[in-house]
Amino acid sequence: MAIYYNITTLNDFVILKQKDYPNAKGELSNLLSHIGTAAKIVNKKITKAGLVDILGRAGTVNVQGEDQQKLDIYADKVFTDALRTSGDCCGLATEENQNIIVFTDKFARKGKYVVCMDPLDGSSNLDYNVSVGSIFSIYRRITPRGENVGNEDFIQKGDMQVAAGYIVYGSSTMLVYSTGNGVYGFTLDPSIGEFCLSHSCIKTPEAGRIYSINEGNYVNFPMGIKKYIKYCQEKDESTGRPYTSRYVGSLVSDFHRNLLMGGVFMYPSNANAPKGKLRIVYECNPIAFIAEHAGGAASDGHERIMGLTPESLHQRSPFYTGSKNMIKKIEEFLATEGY
Ligand code: AHM
Ligand code: MG
Repeated sequence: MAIYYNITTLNDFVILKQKDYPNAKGELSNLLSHIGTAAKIVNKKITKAGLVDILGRAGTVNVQGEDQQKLDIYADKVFTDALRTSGDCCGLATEENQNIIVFTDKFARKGKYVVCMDPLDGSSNLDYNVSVGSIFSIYRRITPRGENVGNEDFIQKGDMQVAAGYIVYGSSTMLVYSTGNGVYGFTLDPSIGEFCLSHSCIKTPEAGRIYSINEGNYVNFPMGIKKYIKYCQEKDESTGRPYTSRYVGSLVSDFHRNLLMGGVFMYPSNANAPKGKLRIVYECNPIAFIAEHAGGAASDGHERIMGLTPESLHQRSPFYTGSKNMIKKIEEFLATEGY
């Protein structure tokens, strides 16, 4: 018999998965489905970027003093509105806002979850048609339902994440997420406007061969990382070295490639940025969640990223994530050669 329908959409999938949890009321599924819809809206804008007035700087800077792109602001607004109207999210923290956004309307204030997001990561690549992404992380609120949420709801340990994921706006657009029970990837089929299951139960290779780092910062790297880079470049048949170097400069794209192929992404501390560049709450933790649930690892060079308790919303950390063997080696180099 001919088959006329053999797709599993993101929305079908989250509802199917919900059946694994008999007590679930569908709040997380609803939230994920709102994130998926917002991602489609952002994707639409990105694909038209050269044709509509959305490229370039907005003329404003964000809390970290970085230039905001028009698309940074657009994506921030789309995700904010989508989460507010979901009714299941009571507050949001993003890279673009110094303070948390507290949703105070009738349904949202009772929402069970808070979300932390980088609405458009890698946006300095945007004007040049290079892949960018969105990153999200979902926590259960700590403050009682019905009260306004506070900072403590957002600066929880990464281990407390209920779900996390990212969207990569690349040669195709993909949404990858996990609720802690497998990592799943959905490719956007533009002809029907749906994210369709394309990567079931993603596992990252334990032994990777790609290293991704902005080597332009080499002189300022810790000695352990300088030596690790040289180690990656040495010839050694038993470990498959020299490894291959790939660096897009968009965390989501670099991580996604390495997740599928096996490799490591590194953003160390350096003399100009003693705590590195990437933010724990909405960049490192969600990526770490995906990495670990796919069988990989994520570290600040000493310890697991998700074991850290952030003290502030925009706190940075050195970040190393990817295949387990590579993270272990990096930690060894940092411990013996200098952090
Ligand atoms: P952004 O959130 O302002 O876009 O910055 C984060 C990005 C990451 O996507 C990427 O890994 C990193 O910054 C690249 O930084 P650099 O240009 O220093 O290599
Ligand atoms: Mg970012």
